[in-house]
Amino acid sequence: MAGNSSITRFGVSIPTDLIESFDSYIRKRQYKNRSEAIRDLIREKLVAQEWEEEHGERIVVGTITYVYDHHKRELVDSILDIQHAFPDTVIVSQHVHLDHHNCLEVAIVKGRPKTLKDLSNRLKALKGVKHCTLTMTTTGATLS
Ligand code: NI
Repeated sequence: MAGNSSITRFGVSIPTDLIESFDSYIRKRQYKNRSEAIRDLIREKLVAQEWEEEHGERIVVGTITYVYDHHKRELVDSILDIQHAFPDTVIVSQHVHLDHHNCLEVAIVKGRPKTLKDLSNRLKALKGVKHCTLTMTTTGATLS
């Protein structure tokens, strides 16, 4: 988070039914006020924009979460091979034995958006990987 940012207040004209829907949205999410909800929505859009610039040089952060069949031994080797092909991208990965059959791993990844998507797509394409999601976040350097 970039510190020392000053606060700007601004007025917004908005249709009544839209703000009623928004107030309902923020109540469900337990925001204390509209300002914090609006700040989060703006940050969400800015993070998405960082990720849309796939061929840019900007460095982003994310997590790749995948569930796979523990009994497919060759699959474990394939997952490790893929991780070793991206040594500068995978910061850390954590393994959880979900049950007798299934393993969950979460990899924290950092790099250009295209690299992170390539890595996630390669894991997802492996036979025996039952679910794989890439979650986008930001280094925080450009947001306050
Ligand atoms: Ni396991």
